[in-house]
Amino acid sequence: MSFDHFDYKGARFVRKVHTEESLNHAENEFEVFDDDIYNVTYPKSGTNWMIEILNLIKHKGDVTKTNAVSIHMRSPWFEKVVSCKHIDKLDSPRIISSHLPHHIFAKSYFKSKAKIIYTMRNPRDVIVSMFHFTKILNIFTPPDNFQDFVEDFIQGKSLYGSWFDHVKGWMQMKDDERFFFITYEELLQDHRGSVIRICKFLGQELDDAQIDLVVKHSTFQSMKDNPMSNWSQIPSEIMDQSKGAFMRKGISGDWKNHFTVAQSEYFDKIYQEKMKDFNMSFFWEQSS
Ligand code: PPS
Repeated sequence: MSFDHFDYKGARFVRKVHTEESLNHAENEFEVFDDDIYNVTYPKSGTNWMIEILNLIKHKGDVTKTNAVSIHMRSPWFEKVVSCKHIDKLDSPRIISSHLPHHIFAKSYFKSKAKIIYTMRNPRDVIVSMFHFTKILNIFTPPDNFQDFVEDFIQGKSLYGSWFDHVKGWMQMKDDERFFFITYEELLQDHRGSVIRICKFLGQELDDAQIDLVVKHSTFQSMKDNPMSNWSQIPSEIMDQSKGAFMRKGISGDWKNHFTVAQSEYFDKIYQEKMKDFNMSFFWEQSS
């Protein structure tokens, strides 16, 4: 995966989007409030879907309120250079996104009562989603071939570093009452039930009609059709959606259309090795 990068504490970042200063600020100086809600993911795992869901829950399904601000500013990534000015405008409870690995996350979080929702996705579908994303976002040089792209992912040469380290790092918090984890595949399989579980975790009481609105406005098609959610507000010099949509397919299992049998077997072998001491199993391990 080719992009102008630098490494910070074992993870890989995009120059200009991040700097050593912005990461140092995020890790050591950023002030977490007790009522903050953090939407944490490895890239391409459902970050924007969760932004939409969390903001709709906050506003009890009122899409006119969530649509007041474009999705890229509604729940900014606190580690990015540009985000400070957007974070200052958030009202309480702030919903803030991050792709940071656990070991670089804001130190002040660990002394706070703030909540984290961590969304994971089948890494093979993460690879595919990222592969297509590199063709539309100007920070990337489009990849030569899929095989090299998979190899870079395996070696942690992707944006934000290793998927394996990210998941293992964050799942150390799985028994913490401030931490809720969910998979993209669970969201797809039971969208409404997932919204209800998230509301329960957040202590938000929504009635059935309000839950229905949250679900209705956070479906793939609603978000794809919504200019405040489909990233069409971003100038085409930065994200050129004439080459492919940000809201691309929104399905599980698209990897089957991209991996050869040999690539799939190879990835499976690496996955087993890297996850062998990790005693949790995920949805995609049964279905791959
Ligand atoms: S990013 O750039 O890292 O913030 O991307 P992220 O939002 O994490 O992931 C983008 C993928 O999520 C899909 N998506 C959805 N799928 C289903 N339902 C909804 N509502 C939804 N919203 C976003 C999006 O299409 C990307 O996946 P792919 O596989 O590329 O379609």
